[in-house]
Amino acid sequence: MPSQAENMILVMGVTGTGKSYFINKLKEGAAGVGHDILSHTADVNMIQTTLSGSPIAIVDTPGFDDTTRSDGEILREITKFLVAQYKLGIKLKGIIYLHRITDVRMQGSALQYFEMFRRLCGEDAFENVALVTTMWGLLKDKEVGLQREEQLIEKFWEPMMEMGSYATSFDGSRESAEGIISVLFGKEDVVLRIQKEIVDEGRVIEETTAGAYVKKEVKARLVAKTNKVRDLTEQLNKAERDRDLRRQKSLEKARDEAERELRKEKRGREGLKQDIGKEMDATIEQQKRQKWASRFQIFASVVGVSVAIIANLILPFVM
Ligand SMILES: Nc1nc2c(ncn2[C@@H]2O[C@H](COP(=O)(O)OP(=O)(O)O)[C@@H](O)[C@H]2O)c(=O)[nH]1
Ligand SMILES: [Mg+2]
Repeated sequence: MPSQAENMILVMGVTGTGKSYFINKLKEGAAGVGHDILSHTADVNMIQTTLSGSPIAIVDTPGFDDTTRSDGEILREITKFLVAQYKLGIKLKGIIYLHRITDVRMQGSALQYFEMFRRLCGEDAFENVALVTTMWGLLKDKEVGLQREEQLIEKFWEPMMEMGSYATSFDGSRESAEGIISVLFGKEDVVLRIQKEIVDEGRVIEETTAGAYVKKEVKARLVAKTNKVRDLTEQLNKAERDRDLRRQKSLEKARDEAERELRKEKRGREGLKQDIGKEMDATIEQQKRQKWASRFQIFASVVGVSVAIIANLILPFVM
C-alpha cells in the first residue's frame, strides 16, 4: 500500500496568545486513540490525526516571552522544529499565527516576534499563513476589537495579505479552529525561507534573515544589560564604602537580577551561533534506528513534544 505524505501545520505566536488553547480545542469531541495520548485534560503540544484520509499533525511552537528565556534561545527552539520537519520530509501546509485582540497596541515581544516571523517565512510563503486574532471573548466591547483589527491590518498585516496571507478571527470554539485548519490544508505545501537558508544553504541561525534580525535585538539588549550590571556594581561599591547596609541589600538584589538577565541574553546570543542543520542530522539519524517509528513519531521525539493522536478531525467544510 503506498504510504500517504504526512502534512503539518504549525501554530505560532508569542506566549499567552492562545497557542495551547487552540491545539487543545481540536482534541475536544474527538475520541482519543493511540498509545501516545496522555489524558484528556493534560495539555499536548501536537495533535496527530487524519484529514480527508491524509495524515496531518498540528504543532504548538515555543513563543517569545519577556521573562524566562532570551528571544535568541526561543528562535533556536523554533528553528529546531522547522529543520526537523523539513529534513524528515514532512510537508508544511501552513502556519497559524496568533495575535491577542486584547493587546492595546503592537509592541515589545509581540512586535519583535512579528518582525522575526515575517523574515522567517519569507514572502514566498505568505500564502500559507493564517493571521489570526484570538481572545475576542475577553473584550468588553467588540467594537474596540474591530477597530484594533483594522489598525493591525493597516499597520502590519496588509503587506502579507497582499501576498496571500489570510486574516481571520478565532472565536474560541473547536469549529472555528477546524475552519482555520481546513483553509491551510487546502494549500500547496511550502518551504519557508529559514528552512532554505539552514537546510539547503547550510547557514547557522544568525546568518539567516530572521536570525540576523533577532541577533541585532539580542546584541542591543546585551549592551544595555552589561551597562546596567556595571552601574549597579558601582552604586553597590559606594554603598559599601558608606556602610549603608539597607541600600547595600537592595542594590545587591537589583544587581543579581541584572546579572541573571545578562546571562539569559548571553545564552540567547550563543544559541544563534549554532549549526542546527548539523545538530538535527545527528539526532534524526539516531532516532531513525527505531525502524518502526513514523515520521511524526521521530519529529515528536527530536523536538521533544507530547502528542495526542485522535481518530480524525470532523471537518464538514473540507471537500
Ligand atoms: N477567552 C479566551 N481565552 C483564551 C483563548 N485562548 C486562550 N485563552 C486563555 O488565555 C491563556 C493563555 O493561553 P495559552 O493557550 O496558554 O497561550 P500560549 O502561551 O500561546 O500557549 C489561558 O488561560 C487560556 O485559557 C481564547 O480564544 N479566548
Ligand atoms: Mg502554550
